[in-house]
Amino acid sequence: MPGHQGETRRTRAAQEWESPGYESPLPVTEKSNPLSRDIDRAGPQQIVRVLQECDAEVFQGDLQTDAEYKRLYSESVVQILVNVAKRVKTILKEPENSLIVLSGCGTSGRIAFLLSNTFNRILARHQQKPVYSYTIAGGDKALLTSQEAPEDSPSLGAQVLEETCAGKKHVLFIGISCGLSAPFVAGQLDFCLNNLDIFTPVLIGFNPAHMARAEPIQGWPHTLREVTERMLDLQRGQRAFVLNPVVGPEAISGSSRMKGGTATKVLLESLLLLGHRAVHRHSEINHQAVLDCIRDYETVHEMTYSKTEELADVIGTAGISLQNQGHVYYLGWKTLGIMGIIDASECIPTFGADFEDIRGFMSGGFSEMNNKEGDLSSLGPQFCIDQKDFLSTILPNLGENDTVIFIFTVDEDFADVEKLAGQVKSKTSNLQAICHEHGGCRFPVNINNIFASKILRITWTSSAGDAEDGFFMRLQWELSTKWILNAISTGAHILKGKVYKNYMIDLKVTNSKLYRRAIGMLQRFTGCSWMQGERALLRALYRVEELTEEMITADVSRHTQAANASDKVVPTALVVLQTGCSVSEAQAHLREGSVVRDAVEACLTSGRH
Ligand code: F1P
Repeated sequence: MPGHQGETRRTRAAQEWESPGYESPLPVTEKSNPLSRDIDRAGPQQIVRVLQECDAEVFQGDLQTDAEYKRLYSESVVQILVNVAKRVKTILKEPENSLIVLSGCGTSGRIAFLLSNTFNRILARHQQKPVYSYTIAGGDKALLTSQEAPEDSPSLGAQVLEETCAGKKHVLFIGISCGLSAPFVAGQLDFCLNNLDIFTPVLIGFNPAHMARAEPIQGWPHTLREVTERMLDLQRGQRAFVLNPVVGPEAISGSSRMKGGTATKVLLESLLLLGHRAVHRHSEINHQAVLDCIRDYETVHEMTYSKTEELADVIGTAGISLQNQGHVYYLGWKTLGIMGIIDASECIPTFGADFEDIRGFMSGGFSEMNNKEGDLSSLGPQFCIDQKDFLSTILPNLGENDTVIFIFTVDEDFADVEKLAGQVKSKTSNLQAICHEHGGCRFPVNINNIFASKILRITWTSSAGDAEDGFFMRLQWELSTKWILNAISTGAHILKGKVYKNYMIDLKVTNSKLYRRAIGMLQRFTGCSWMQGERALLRALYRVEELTEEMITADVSRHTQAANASDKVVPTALVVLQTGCSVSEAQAHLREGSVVRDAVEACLTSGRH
């Protein structure tokens, strides 16, 4: 009865993290999840089980009717989804001079990009002009690489939005910040609030409003909490909307790419799909339609995690590759290729990974990406995402330590997949397939020979509907793939020892949110004060034993810029704080122990005696 046991564990965990004193005053999105406390010591099977349970929390209903936190299925959340979907419908019916802008930072911006393209494609099928646009902090470079610094600028956000919407008369703006924390999005929402004759702003995030970020933003008179409160006031008259169900703490504390990204995709797709169906099929936008849509996504969760064994196998293989200084490559087709590129790009800030560790490539490269700024490959190897780049730069040196994961669906030209697999096979036997087929259309039987049965194949029930159903199926495949890839990259980094308990101890402190998160972690593990933690972090970041006055008084933005060039900053600061050793000794200690988690753990345990 693993299902029941899982439910009991989830209920117990929720009772724990929902209690008012639990890791107060951290917002839900920054708390650590009781379900994943020991994930750093788990094997692949156990990692999958823990992730499955944490992800199931996204769909958790209200535990009690008067529960403090609103959930995805809560009445008030569903009502807002209905209201926003109706706004989508209005814009689709009068698209002239109208725009729907999706925006965010990091993962949130990447999802904004993905969905804006998909829904424009749906419109094209109906011979309608594009209505969607996206903005992402840091521009298109941030689709493929971590550009965390622009996230801190409200004025940049406002400026980019103004440029995107020039000349438009009606704009539905949907700003995503999973932690209700990004100043870039705050600036955009504020711009909308100052121009309500044109804009209807919507904020998506996964904390209650009173947990929205309240610390002052450099060079700006407002905070995100204040903006959220202004929007809540306007919500009564339906002039602004705040969609902020709680989905529980992340499996890896603060890693909003996981559940945050998932819930963003579910919420946005649900409300956009309903808007589209209302126009193209004349279906009603009501509570039941929203609930049905979310339930479909819940089924995707069940289908995906029914492949526990296969998923654990891939995690194990990918983990061995990373442990042996090998690499993991995702080779994907169409939007599943983009899912691979997104997942790979997130490993750098999350786990302090090198960009070579996990990389994504897609068939067609930039011509398939369809991003605003076009081909970015001239910016450097990190921007070379075409499968052709894989063939020319990676394949010649591919070896047995590397794992290559093919991500495709039954809609692809299978001969293409087969040809590429043949080329890879001549270099490594670590080939894996992640593939989606449906009742009406199955893969040829030789798929088993090609991938030596290392296949994670999901067979979906197809609804014999119209083109929109085809799109909906692809959206489900994308979500399923997101869960699978998040599990692979997280699991492989856990096996490599990049996670301590359920914290990303080797994160890059490249913006103010991550900077504060890092100091919070130092406090938690060593019991030091905020100031002691900050000083140790800065010493590790600038690699100095003594901080200069200039370093102490500089803005956080200067520190976060410097963080790009530094390595193992948080682990170094931890060792310094715990043992009282010098920065160079701490660095030497970490170099000796190749596994960051073990080095940190040994130091923390010895400090306690
Ligand atoms: C945005 C974000 C994350 C990224 C990292 C830094 O977060 O860029 O996507 O993984 O944690 O922040 P949010 O504004 O959606 O909370």
